[in-house]
Amino acid sequence: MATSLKNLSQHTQENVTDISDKKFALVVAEWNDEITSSLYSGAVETLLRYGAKKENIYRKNVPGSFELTLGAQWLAKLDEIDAVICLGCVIQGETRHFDFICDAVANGITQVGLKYDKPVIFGVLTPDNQQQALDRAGGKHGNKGDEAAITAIKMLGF
Ligand code: DLZ
Repeated sequence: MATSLKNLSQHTQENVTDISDKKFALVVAEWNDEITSSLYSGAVETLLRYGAKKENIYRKNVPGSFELTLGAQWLAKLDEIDAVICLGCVIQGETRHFDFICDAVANGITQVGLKYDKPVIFGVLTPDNQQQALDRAGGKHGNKGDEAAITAIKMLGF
């Protein structure tokens, strides 16, 4: 991604980035499928609302959130893809599995974004329980998938 001073001075809150020719890859974890499907729907609706074309939105499923990093890498390395959005839900349990997975995916997708110099967005819920997850996947606290899509759009404006 090329950032120039011209881009910076033109980027204002009112001036929403034109994403009509941008290609988005969404990597979706199959664990907690009910939640991640809602995140996916929210992200896609938001991308379409802001002007993305349906045919420019790609989906790749991975088994769990731990695999989001590798899935993101497979897609980020494709020149045609402008931004990658990772969607998952890791529910806090009684074991340290939660910390291992969350740390790994947060660090992993950060590295992928830096390596390929393009937005790789962390759209992973890390709730204490199923209800909190539902509240953030189209429930009373909004939809983390929408937020992830908006973050990708904002990053493409730089
Ligand atoms: C193993 C596991 C557990 C316990 N919990 C979750 C979870 O809440 N959310 C999620 O996305 N994935 C979970 N996984 C699966 C791991 O992400 C991963 O798929 C496996 O450890 C295999 O690498």
